[in-house]
Amino acid sequence: MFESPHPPVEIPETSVFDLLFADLGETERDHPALVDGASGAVTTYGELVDRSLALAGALAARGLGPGDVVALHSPNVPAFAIAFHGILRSGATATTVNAMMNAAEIGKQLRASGASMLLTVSPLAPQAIEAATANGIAADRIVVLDGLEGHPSLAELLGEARPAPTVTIDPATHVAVMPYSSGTTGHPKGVMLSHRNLVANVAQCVSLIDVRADDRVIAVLPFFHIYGMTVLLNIALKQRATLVTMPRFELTEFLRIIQDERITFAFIAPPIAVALAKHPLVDDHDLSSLHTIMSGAAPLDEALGRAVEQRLGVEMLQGYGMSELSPVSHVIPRGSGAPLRSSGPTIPNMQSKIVDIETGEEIPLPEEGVSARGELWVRGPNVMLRYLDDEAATAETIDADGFLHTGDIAEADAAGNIAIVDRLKELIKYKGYQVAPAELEALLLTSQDVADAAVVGVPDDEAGEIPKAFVVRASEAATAESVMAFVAERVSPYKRVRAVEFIDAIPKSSAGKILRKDLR
Ligand code: 4UV
Repeated sequence: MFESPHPPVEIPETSVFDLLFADLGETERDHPALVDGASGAVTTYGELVDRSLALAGALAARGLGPGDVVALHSPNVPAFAIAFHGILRSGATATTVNAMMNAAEIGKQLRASGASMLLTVSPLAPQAIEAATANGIAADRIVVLDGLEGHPSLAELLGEARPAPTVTIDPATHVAVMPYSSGTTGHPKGVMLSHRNLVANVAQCVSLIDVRADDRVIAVLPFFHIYGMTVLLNIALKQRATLVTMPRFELTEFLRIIQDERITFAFIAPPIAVALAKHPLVDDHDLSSLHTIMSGAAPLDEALGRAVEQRLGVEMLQGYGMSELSPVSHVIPRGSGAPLRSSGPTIPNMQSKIVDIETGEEIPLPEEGVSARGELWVRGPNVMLRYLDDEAATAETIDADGFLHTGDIAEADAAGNIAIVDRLKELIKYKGYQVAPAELEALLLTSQDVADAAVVGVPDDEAGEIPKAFVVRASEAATAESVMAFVAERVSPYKRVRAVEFIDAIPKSSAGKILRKDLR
């Protein structure tokens, strides 16, 4: 086991809202917190705090508070931040829903999380309303932030001007958010993150990532995913930086916003690094305001990262995290020069272990060079409480000593920098988004053309990985196209099966587990 090389930091005993905003100074109130990238509309820190408090009051007036789950289903718009912090301030738990999901997928999360209210936006309203209605959520509990006939809007809720409720939050046990993650195996599960988990991760990372009040940060990574939630919504706001929101990634608009809004700091996933290193459009824009880019959510190729640094004249950083870790456990500190093939050393207040997957023996840090490979285990105050309603998965993931088994294969250098080199778990990462093979396999088995199926990730230059299905045919009529179309009609676009191979039998262990390694 090795300790973080950083000195421990103090973790305030407080709620997320108070950590971020209790000390907001009078002069900070007029500072822009959020800029809508498309329109340029500004929300100041004062407006963000006042509106979050008013939303908490409106939720409390509807009987929502501690113990209730409110679903937040929105792309990156400034209102997301008000909705998110309003929900947390009310004492309720926010379950964030991927904005690309279809009605069936949204419905599953609403059911599993026990959400009794849903906040969405008008472009996503059809699928949100279908899912919420099917789950017995009445129209007056389906808030359409930007307004839609028959539903409350954010402006209406804020217009009630109710005072925020007095709520007592025990940071250690009070569940702040519940994003969904499939973890090391199976279907997506609710990841129960306490206020303390989120507060800790901000405190652990804030000085390493080092976003400052004069930074203008492009918020293209989705706030509904844990990376955007902690690093953008919480760390950047804690630092009083300005977030410029983009509802979805589109290269031309991304470059235009960096240029026109004088963006200084960008958080990205590797597919955006590919575009920044290679795309000719980059040369048509003045990106000279940028000084730092951090990549995470999937492995960054070192040469690619260096190419971005050289082309744009920026410092490139890499971080590693998981929803279950709130999410950061490793990050290259800004200005440290740690090797970019790694995700840097363990953050403060955490311990890491690399464990031989054959023998279960711990692999020590090497004297020089890099260590042998093994599974990365981590422990610290940012490790989730548990999975919702899934004791077995929790017990498989967090051991008796409190170490979370990441399911990622890592190696370490002598300085304790960790490089993720492979994945032990089933998870597929398409452009940084989680795709759970078990979910696609269960779906494929509902097709009358499919007798058996297994899904694995295969490398892809643009997306990092794509889901590939191995299929045992039940009908001669099945073609790769028909199998892909069957899936595409039923899942959100990022989960689509993008390659199919027909085989005679799915290789399985004597216990019936799919031997994914053999398929890969
Ligand atoms: O649960 P999740 O979808 O979570 C994430 C979180 C990524 C973050 C968060 C904060 C950061 O500061 C940051 O840099 C990155 O993606 O998926 C977790 C899995 O994603 C893979 C790995 O398999 C995790 O178990 N993954 C995440 N980051 C990296 C990575 C990385 N730097 N290199 C390789 N794989």
